[in-house]
Amino acid sequence: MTLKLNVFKPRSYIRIVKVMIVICVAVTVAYSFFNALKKRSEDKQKELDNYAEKIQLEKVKIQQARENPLGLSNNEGYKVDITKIDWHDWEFIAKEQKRTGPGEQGKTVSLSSDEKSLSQKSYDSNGFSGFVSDKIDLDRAVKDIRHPLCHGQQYVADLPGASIIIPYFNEHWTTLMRTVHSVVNRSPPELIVEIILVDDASTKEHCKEPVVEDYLKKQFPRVSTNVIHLEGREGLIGARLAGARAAKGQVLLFLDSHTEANINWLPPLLEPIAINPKTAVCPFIDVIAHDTFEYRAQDEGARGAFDWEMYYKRLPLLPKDLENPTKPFDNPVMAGGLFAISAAFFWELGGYDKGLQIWGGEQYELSFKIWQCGGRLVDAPCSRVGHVYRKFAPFSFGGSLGKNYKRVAVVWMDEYAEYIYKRKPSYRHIDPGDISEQTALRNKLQCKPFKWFMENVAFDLPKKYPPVEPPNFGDGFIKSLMDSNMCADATDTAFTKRLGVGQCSNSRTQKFKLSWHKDIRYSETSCFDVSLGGNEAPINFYQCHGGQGNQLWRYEKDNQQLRHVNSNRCLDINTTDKKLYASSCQLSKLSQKWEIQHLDENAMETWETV
Ligand SMILES: [Mn+2]
Repeated sequence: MTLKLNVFKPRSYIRIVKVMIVICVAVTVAYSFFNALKKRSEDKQKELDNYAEKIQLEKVKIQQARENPLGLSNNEGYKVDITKIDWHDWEFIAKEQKRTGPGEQGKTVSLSSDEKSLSQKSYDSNGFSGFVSDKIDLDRAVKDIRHPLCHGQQYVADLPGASIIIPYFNEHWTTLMRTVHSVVNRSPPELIVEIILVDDASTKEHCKEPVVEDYLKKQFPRVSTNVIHLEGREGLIGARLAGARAAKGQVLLFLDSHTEANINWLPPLLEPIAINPKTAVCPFIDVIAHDTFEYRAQDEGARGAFDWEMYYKRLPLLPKDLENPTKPFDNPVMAGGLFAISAAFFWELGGYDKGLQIWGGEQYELSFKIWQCGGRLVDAPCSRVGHVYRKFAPFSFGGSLGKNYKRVAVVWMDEYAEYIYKRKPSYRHIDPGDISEQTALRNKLQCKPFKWFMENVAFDLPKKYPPVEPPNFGDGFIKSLMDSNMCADATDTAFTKRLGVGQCSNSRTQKFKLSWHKDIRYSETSCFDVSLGGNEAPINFYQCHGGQGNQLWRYEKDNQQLRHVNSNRCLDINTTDKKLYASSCQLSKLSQKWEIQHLDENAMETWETV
């Protein structure tokens, strides 16, 4: 009896109300959650419907364009059908966007600590983590990081077919095969004449016959594949030539053996060649991280160049290149491994100089030849290919570099070769071997002088990489006037990269340069760099970039201060921890006054004009 009554006690009543409120709230939350989910799946469906609609429209357009080639134009003697179509395979693109799994969509692969040690082992033979690569599907999707305007770009319907040539030496299986998979997946099949793999006498079993052939035949029965196994090691140049000799396509397209072609990469490489067969075209090269295989942009484009020690360098895009971010722009020098060229033009140029050995300098030889002998080299921003940049080279390339550069310099660079000998005196005495075939070719094709190339194509190179380097403003020690036993010192910079002062000792760690780049250098690679604000900003070593900014310093002779120009602060000493820092300039502060061992008075006069 009492029990029954209890139910109606006011306390219980409140409890019931509370429970009901909780239920109400839960139902409301669940309902709106359900609604949101429903909306999301409806949106997704709408998106897919849009895709389907777009695909249908595009297919009809492509069909019409192929059946009825309109607008023939006569360009440099070649009949080119200038009807343009959208070459995107939207159906496949939509499918790829749904892929999930390790490394999919170009995302980072993270490893557990146990896996990390396994990964380390596969580093040694590759220079990248083969272990991480093995975790990723060979058909993985990568991020579409092209400029958004590339999505709407159309290319001529009548494109020439390409032979894709991929030389390899002991390449890791999954990186090699992912190269092939990405090419097949993301290229219109009718544009691939064949895929040629050239095995440069690899020693790893999976690189040999018939492992590679069997896999390719089974995996890609509808694609023409060809594997050439060279008898002895010929190097990259020899392997590319072997592939080119076997190629049947109108266009030769060279790739590295650890690359991934991005969405719609092929038409933008082929169109400039269709319009003018004397054009060679490079894609933008993206970075596939050697440890995580993350796919990311290197930058948004630059023009290839070199310094006078023949190191590959890059120049900024020109204002006119930036105006239209989808349009191919002139590129003085290709990076090397990834480019397309018409087979006819390649052989007209004699292919690569056969006297070049193994690796190195061939990108200069071909680039100079293309430009000087009436062709054009461009970068196509809407074509992107990822490349695994190794952490280190796991095998030796041999000592052919000097001789290769010498051949290129002697044959193509005319009086400019002298600048290289000035930097690399040993090159002057290297025997280039027989160059008669190359000079005969240059005469036959009536190629232009190197001066023409420098003045018309690489015209902004000398500003950044002057053939004759201006003198440095000073060098030697940087001694404090507050305490003449204290000199700027690079000894303890290994971990923090932070610079300090030490007892003046005339040691190598106290020799600096006030270089003509207007930075303060230590052994040509490390520069005084200030990246923080505030009144006690540390001075760190950072890779010299020669681009001023955080590394721009000016020595003010009269008041003996070293001014960090952009932040308008002066080099100073923290007397407690003996570290250098940048602080607001005060003429009375002795800790901001410095003596430079050798100051070049004449060079100092030219500061404003260099
Ligand atoms: Mn490579």
